Amino acid sequence: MGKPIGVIDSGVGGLTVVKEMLTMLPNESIIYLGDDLRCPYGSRTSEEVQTFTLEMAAKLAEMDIKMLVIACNTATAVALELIREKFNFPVVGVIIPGARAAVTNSKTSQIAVLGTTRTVESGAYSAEIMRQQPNAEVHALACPDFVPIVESGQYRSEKARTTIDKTLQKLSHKDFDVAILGCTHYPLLEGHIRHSLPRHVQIISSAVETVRDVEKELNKYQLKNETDMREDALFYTTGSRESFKAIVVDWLGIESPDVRHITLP
Ligand code: I24
Ligand code: DGL
Repeated sequence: MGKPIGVIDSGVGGLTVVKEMLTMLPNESIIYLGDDLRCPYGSRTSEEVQTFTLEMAAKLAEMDIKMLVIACNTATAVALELIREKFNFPVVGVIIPGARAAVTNSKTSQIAVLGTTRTVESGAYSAEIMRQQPNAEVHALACPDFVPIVESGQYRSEKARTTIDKTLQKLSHKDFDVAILGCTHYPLLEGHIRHSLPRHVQIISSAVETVRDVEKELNKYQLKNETDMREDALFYTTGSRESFKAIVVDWLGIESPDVRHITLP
C-alpha cells in the first residue's frame, strides 16, 4: 500500500477538505491531525500559528506521509512558505487554489475575501490574488464572530443570520462580483452569507479547488497510489477523542472512524 497524504488543521474545520478528498481521490489514504486543544488559531499571533503548524507538520512527517495539505486558511496564510522550506514532500495550502478560482470567475477583478482576523491581517489572500491578477482590487473583511457561531452549534439560528448580516454590511459600499470563503468553517454558513450579499456575487469555497491541486501535485511527482485500495482514514486530535469523533461521524458519514489522541509537540 502507498504512503498516506497528511492533512493538518487547527481543529475539525479541515474535514471540509477531507470530505472532497474522499470522493475525488478514491485511492488515496489520509492521516488527519486537528489541533483542537489550541483551536481557534484565527485570533492568535502569527508566531504562535507558525509554531503550532510546524509542530503538526513534524508529527505527520514522522508518520512518513508523501504529501501535506494545510487545510486551515489561517495556518496557510502565515506558515505555508515556512513548512515548504522545512520538509521535502510537496505541501498544498488552501489559499492559492481559492485565489485562482476567484480570479478566474471574477469579471470585474473586484474580489471580496472573508476570513479570520489573522488571515485577513496577514494579507496572504490579497498578495496571492494580486500576484495572479495585478490589476485586481481586493476587499478583505475579518469576520471574528463566524467561527464561534459554527462551533457553538448555532449556525442555523436567527442570531447567526443577524450577526452575519451586520458583519457583511461593512462590504455594502464595495462593488465586488466574487467573494471567497477564506475560512474552513464558512461553507457551513453559506446560506446566511448568500442571503447577506448581493445576488450577482459568486461565492467561492476552496475545498474542491484545493483537492484539484492535490491531484495535480500527485501527478506531477508521480505519487498517485496506483493500487485500487486504500487504508481507512486515520484521525488524530490534540483534544477530546469523543467530541472529535462525533463530528467525523456526522460530517463524513464514517460509521466508526479511527480517532486517536495525540500530544504536541
Ligand atoms: N463545528 C465545528 N467545530 C465544533 C461544530 C463544532 N461543534 C458543533 N459543530 N466544535 O467546526 C469545535 C470544538 N471541538 C472540541 C474538540 O473536539 C472537536 C470539536 C466545523 C466543522 C466542519 C466540518 C457543528 C457541526 C457538527 C457536525 C458537523 C458540522 C458542524 F456538530 F458544523
Ligand atoms: N481553520 C481556521 C481557518 O480556516 C478556522 C478556525 C480557527 O480559527 O482556528 O482559518
